[in-house]
Amino acid sequence: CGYMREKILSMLKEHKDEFISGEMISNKLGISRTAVWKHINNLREEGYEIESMPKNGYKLLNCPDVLTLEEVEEYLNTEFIGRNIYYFDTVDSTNIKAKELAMEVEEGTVVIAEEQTKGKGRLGRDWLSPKGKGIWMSIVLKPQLPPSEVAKLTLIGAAAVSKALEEIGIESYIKWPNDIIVQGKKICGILTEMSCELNMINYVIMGIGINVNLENKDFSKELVDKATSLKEIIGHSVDRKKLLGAILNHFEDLYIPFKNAGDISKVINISKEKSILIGKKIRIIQGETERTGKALDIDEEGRLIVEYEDGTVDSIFSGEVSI
Ligand code: BT5
Repeated sequence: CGYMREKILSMLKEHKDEFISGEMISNKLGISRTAVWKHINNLREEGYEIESMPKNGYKLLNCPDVLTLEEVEEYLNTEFIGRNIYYFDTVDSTNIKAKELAMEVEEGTVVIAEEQTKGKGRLGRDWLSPKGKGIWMSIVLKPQLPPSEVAKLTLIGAAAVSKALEEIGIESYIKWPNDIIVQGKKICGILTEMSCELNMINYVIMGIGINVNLENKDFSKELVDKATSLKEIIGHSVDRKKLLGAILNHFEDLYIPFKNAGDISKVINISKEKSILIGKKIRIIQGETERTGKALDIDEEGRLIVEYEDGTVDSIFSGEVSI
C-alpha cells in the first residue's frame, strides 16, 4: 500500500503541472482505477494539492511544506548525510530522539521534527521550536576519532549553515562556537552532544535549530530582542526544503575531509571569514569564571584565541562568549 502510494506520487511528480490519466496510472501499476483514486485522496489528505478532471486525469499542483525525505530528496546531492530521515510531527527534542536511535542507525541519519516540545539549548536552556516554522534537526555522526576532536564538529555545522544561508542570499555571522547571527540577532543555534568511551567516540548528535518562518509574535518578550528568523529578515516565507538540502550538502562537503583525514582547513577559513568575534571585546564564561578580553583569531584547531585584559593570550576550546 505504501509502495503504491510512493509510485503514484513519483509519477505525479515526474509530470508536475501536467495531467496524467488515471487509466495510465492504473495500467502501469496494475491496480484498479478506484484504487488509484483512493490513493489520490489520501495524498490530498496529507497536503498534496492535486487537481482532477474526469477526462484528463490528475495533476499535481503543490506539495506540502513538510521535511520528509520524500520532499527533501530532490535538493540533496549527498552520499550519506540526510539519506535516511526520521521525520516526526512532534517530539520532545530531536537530540533526545536521535540518541535513542543512534546505535542502530547509519551515520548521516537525520532526525527532524516539525515541532519540539522540549527543544534544548546548551546547559539545560530551552530552545523555542514552534510547529512547521523552523528546521529542528539532529544529525547522527560516527567519526572514528578521539573525543577531543568533537568540538570541531560544531564548527563544521556552523560553517555549513552559514554557507547555505549565503546560497539563498543571506549574509550571516558565526558567533564562535555555536551560534549564527543575522543582522545582530540569533537565527540558529547548535547543540553537539556525544557518547564516548575513553578514547573513542560512539556517536555524536549534532542538533541544529534554525528559525526559518517564525514571526515576531512567535518569540517571547525576552527573545524578540535577541532572536530573529529568515522570514523577518527577508519579508516573506523561505522554502525550508531547499534550505535544508543546502545545509546537508554543505555539511557533508565539509565533514568528509574531517572524518577521513582530520582536515578542517576549509571550515576554519569559513569560521574566520564569518566570525563576529574576531577583533571585538568579549566576555568569556567558562563554568564559574567570567573574564573579559579581546578575540584575536581562530587557530587551525578551531580554538578561539583570546587576549585577556592583563595581556596574557590563551586559546580556548569551548565556552560561552558574549560581545
Ligand atoms: C543553542 O544553545 O543555541 C543550541 C540550540 C540547539 C537547538 C537544536 S533544535 C534541534 C536540536 N534538538 C534540540 O533539542 N536542540 C537542538 P544556547 O547557546 O544555550 O542558546 C540557548 C538560548 O538561546 C536560550 O536560553 C534562549 O535565550 C535563546 N533561544 C531559545 N530559543 C531560541 C530560538 N528559537 N532562536 C533564537 N534564540 C533562542
